[in-house]
Order: sequence, then C-alpha cells, then structure tokens
Amino acid sequence: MADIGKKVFARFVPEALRSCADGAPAGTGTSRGEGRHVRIGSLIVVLLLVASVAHGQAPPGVMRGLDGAMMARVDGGGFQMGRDLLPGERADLMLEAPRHVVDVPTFFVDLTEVTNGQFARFVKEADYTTQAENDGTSSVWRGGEWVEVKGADWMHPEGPGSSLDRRMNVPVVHVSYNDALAYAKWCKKRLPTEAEWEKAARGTDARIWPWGNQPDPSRADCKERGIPSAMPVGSFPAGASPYGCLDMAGNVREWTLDYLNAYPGGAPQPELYGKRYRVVRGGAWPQSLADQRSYRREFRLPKHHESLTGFRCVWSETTVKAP
Ligand SMILES: [Ca+2]
Repeated sequence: MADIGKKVFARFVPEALRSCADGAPAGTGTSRGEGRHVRIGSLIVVLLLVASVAHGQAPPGVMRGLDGAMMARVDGGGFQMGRDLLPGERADLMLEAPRHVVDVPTFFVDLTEVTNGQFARFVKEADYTTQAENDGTSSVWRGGEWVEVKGADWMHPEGPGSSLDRRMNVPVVHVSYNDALAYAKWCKKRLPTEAEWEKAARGTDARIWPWGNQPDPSRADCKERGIPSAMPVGSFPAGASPYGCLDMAGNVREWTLDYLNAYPGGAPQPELYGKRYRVVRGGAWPQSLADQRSYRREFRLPKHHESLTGFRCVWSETTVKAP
C-alpha cells in the first residue's frame, strides 16, 4: 500500500501543485472567486497527501489526475459482480449473470465523467480530431428517437447551430471508444475494466444502484426524473457510490475497456461475445433507473459515437491494456 501511495504521489502531486499555482484546470469555466476555493481545496488535498506519505501511510481517498479530474481510491479486494438469474429468466438472454466474485487490485477512478472542458483541453494540447468529426456525422437522441445529424460532434452536440455554451462542465459525448482511449493516454490514465467500473459503482455489498437497493429518481439523471438532457457532472451528490463516484447511474453512459464476453459460468452467445463489442455501463439520462442498475451491461462497436455515451478514466499501478 505504501508503494502505490508513493508512486501515485510522485505522478499526481506535481500536477496538483501546478493546479494550485495556476488556478483551476483549463476549460472548467471556474470564476475567479470559485478558483480561489479550488486552489484552497487543492492545497488541502496536497497537504494531506504530503502528511500521509511522509508518515509512510497510504494516501487519502481522493487526489487529482493530470487532467485536473479528482479521483477516488478503490482499495483492492473482491466484490460481487453481476447478478443471479431470477426464476423464469433465460440464461442465454441475460448478459449480467451469473453473479460471481472478482478480485480487483487497488485503483483510482474519476469522481465524475470527463467533461467538455477537460476534453477541450485535450483536443487543444494533443491536436486531436474525433471519429465523429472525421465521419462528418453522428447520432443524436432527439424526441425519443435516434436521428443521424450531419455536423454533430462533441463541440456541436445537437448538430450545426448547437455549441458548448454553458456546457463546459457537462460530460463530453459523441466520442468513440478510440477517442476515449486517446484522451486517457494523453493524461496517463486508461479506461476502467468492466470489473473496476462496477466495483466503483456498487462497492462490496452487492447493492443494485450506487446509493443502495431502492430505486430513487432524485439521485440520478434518469427517465423518471424527467430532465431532458445531460446535467453538469456531480449534480446529484445523493447518488454517490460508496467511493464517492458521481453519476455512475445515468447522465451519460460510459465506455469501459473490455470486450463483451460471457461471465464465468454464463451461457454462450456467439453472436455477441468475442472481440467485437466494447461494454458501456451506467445508462444515460433518457433511460430508466432499471437500465441504470450498476450490474447492467450494454455494448457498442468501438467506432460507435452518439449523444448519450461518454466515459471516465482510472489509474492504477498495475498495467492493464485493452484486450
Ligand atoms: Ca454516467
């Protein structure tokens, strides 16, 4: 534990110190007054880190990544992944069964989805062009259906005429799996494995949603809540996971690192499983709370991009490459 603390400290704290000196990370739209609070908050985090590492202890549970995102520590150990089949359910139609224990090494996970402000900084510094921009078109969820819109991309979420005005703290969308990988590589992080994502969302007590086992529309941007868009990240603090991760139910659904494959003991589905689809998790704002259960698995082709899917990143001492 002490080793990982020192290595994460070495990698993250210099950037946190720069953030203290420079103010808030670029693109967050923070005002001067808010910037002072960010600087004070960052300084407190850094001082806590210095104190804990100086005493040879593991770092506290939250730190700042190279992209400015705050990250929560998820201690290594086993958790219950997936769920059991209910009476009458067909195993060959249920991607999320059977429930099984997965041992996950310690990692750090973004508290929120990657925002437009953070992605804008990446695009500027890396001179990056997304898949949707190259394609010249993307899918927009409009009026309860998918519409293919020419000119829709991360900077124009509803197509030409739309913009990121007042949306810099809203999750970036119209990003493919490969776009998400590129962002993660830029800030020396990676996408979460499915197991990491699910553990960050539901902890170790096999709960259904990040906050517990009761469906509660006040805790997520979901269909039942009735908000017709994604919201600024962290708008539902009562929906935090056991590790403090926000919007893991709803807002935008999130790419994970893994291909869609059967769980141990799961029924074969040759038309779905294999090196084809990447898993997305958590559901999006037009989806019901049932679709936002933390064990639920959706999947998309890695080149896929549309207005409801974004991502968050993780960092760990162990190297994990995309399968
Ligand atoms: Ca989400």
